Amino acid sequence: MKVALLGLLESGKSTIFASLSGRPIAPAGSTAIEEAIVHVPDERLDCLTEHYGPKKTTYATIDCLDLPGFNFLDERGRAAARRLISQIRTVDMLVLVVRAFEDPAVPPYRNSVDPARDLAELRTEILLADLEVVTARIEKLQKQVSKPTKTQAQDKIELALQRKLQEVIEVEKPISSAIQTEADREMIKSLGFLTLKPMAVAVNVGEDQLGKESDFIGAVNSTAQAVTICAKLEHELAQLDAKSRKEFMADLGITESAAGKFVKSCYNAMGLISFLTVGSDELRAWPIKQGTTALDAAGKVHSDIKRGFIRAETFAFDELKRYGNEKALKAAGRIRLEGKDYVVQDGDIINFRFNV
Ligand SMILES: Nc1nc2c(ncn2[C@@H]2O[C@H](COP(=O)(O)OP(=O)(O)O)[C@@H](O)[C@H]2O)c(=O)[nH]1
Ligand SMILES: [Mg+2]
Repeated sequence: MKVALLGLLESGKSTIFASLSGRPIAPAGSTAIEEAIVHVPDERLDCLTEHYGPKKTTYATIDCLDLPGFNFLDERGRAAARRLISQIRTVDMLVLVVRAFEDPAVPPYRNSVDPARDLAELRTEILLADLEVVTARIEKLQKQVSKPTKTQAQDKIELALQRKLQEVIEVEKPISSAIQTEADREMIKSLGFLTLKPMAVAVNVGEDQLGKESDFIGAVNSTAQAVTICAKLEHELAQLDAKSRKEFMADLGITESAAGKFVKSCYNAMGLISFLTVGSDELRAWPIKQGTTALDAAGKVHSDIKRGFIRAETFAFDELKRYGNEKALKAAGRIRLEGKDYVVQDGDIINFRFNV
């Protein structure tokens, strides 16, 4: 699953990206899209690593993209933004990064630091990008429906839906607000509407503003969840070894990095959960969509396990914690044998029984 960081010039995207990926910060003015695999923090894995002592612990990951900053101030910038937007239509989630930090060394967009204004501008541009797609699609369908083609009936249905979508965008609402059924969603999937994707806002604040709530988000876009992050501080944290990081965080009075929290919330917003497998070689979290069955979860681990699936021996992480160890769980009858239609839950620890 892919998350794209986007925002105006110098809002702190590359600094956030560097803290997540461990890569150096991309130079300002870079025109390339950077991509990195980012691991999803999971305190359950930390705890299980201590409990089982596996040779290796593998966290769930998501793909993260760092986009060059948008500049809507001139025609050249607008053209570049349009090209970039066309390249992110296939991602699964958007994170809008807005600048709230004051720093005389970094000249602000439109000559003042104003996160609410910047967010509104980004949101408008995203809506406009979707409006363009809807309009083009309607024009095409209008021509198509007058001809007696094989797809005529379907085209008529889609045309009605696209008109509905056009109406919601024109009143500045996201496409997602007009999609009611899975069939609707399926029909427009290939168009890659941006306002159909889950969206979050990362407010990049100065060190002195940490912990303050940003109250402007609701006013601009009530559907996006917001995180407050100090990119500079996160980047400093990411440079430290585990021990120094813990000490530094204790000094700041925090137990979790904002970047980590942020990755977890993206993971949830994309509808992902994790099931866990435990072996002597590897302890591992596997990302699956909410609602995935035991059979499909088995297929994530290996196609042979899916093919020869017998049962999923399952217990919940929370129960392991409560009972202390697997033996006690077993004695209490808390280890279940689930069949292939069982809907896997977040934090299930599964041992697949299979036969090939
Ligand atoms: N003071 C301060 N400066 C920051 C912060 N985040 C980013 N910067 C600076 O702002 C500039 C732009 O950051 P960058 O991450 O490259 O922004 P991008 O253009 O959105 O990728 C750089 O000089 C960063 O050092 C922050 O939280 N506080
Ligand atoms: Mg950048």
